[in-house]
Amino acid sequence: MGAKTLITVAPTGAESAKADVPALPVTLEELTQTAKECEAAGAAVIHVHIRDDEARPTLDPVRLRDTVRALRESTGLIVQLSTGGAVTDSFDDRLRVLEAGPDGCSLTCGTVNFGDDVFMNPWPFMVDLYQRTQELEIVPEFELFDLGQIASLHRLLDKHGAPYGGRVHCDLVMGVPGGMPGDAATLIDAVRALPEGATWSATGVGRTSLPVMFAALSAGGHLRVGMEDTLTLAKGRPVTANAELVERAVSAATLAQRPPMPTAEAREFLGVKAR
Ligand code: KMH
Ligand code: ZN
Repeated sequence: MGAKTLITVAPTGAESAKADVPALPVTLEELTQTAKECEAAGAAVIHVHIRDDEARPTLDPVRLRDTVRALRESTGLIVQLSTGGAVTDSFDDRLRVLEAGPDGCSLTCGTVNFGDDVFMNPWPFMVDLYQRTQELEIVPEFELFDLGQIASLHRLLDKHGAPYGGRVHCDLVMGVPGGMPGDAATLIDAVRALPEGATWSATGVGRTSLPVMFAALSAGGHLRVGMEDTLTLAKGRPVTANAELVERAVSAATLAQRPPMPTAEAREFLGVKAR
């Protein structure tokens, strides 16, 4: 069990509309402000989805590059770009995300039903994306929405070697309608199936966020929180800023005697390249 807790914030996502969730950071200014607040609260990694001028999800290469630069200038956070994007994004656009030069990126290990949609991650796409992370020296975080995806992760590592940085770090994304449920028993099953030596975070979507957070802390895992996954603190209490979710994670981790991991330590922990 690690002595510290790596806290990742996923502030925006691709699914919620600004019109429905006014506190969602969608402009570069809102995103950098959120990032600063979350870093001050104890986050070490930011998982980034960006929006266009109409607040719709986009993978525009210029905006992505500007976003990476702005986050680096205004924070010390590890910048992890989403390669999942929105369910409507093309594979080519998703591969091109890496050209923005982030520290890390998400890499989902299989196709999964995603509410009424399908989040497509066929094997050839996973391999292309993985090999590009190796070439471009970007640390992948393996996003696992279902137990079968863990078998695909083993296959990826067996066939294509270790990730850039040499560490295998995963995020269990639990409670998505179509993926694995967000409960303690499933979390334990998933952790047992991970590759030997892998480190992991867990994320519980919606009302599974607290059960998953407590299960992850008690099983020695790390945490991802944020408005990509969770929009209410409790019934009838909407999140008004991502920092509230980071603060809640910091409180739980500190109570568990696993205080937040500082960013410098997180860079070492994840094997991120000095840029
Ligand atoms: N927005 C989802 C379709 C990722 O960021 O890599 C995919 C997602 C995973 O959020
Ligand atoms: Zn995401």
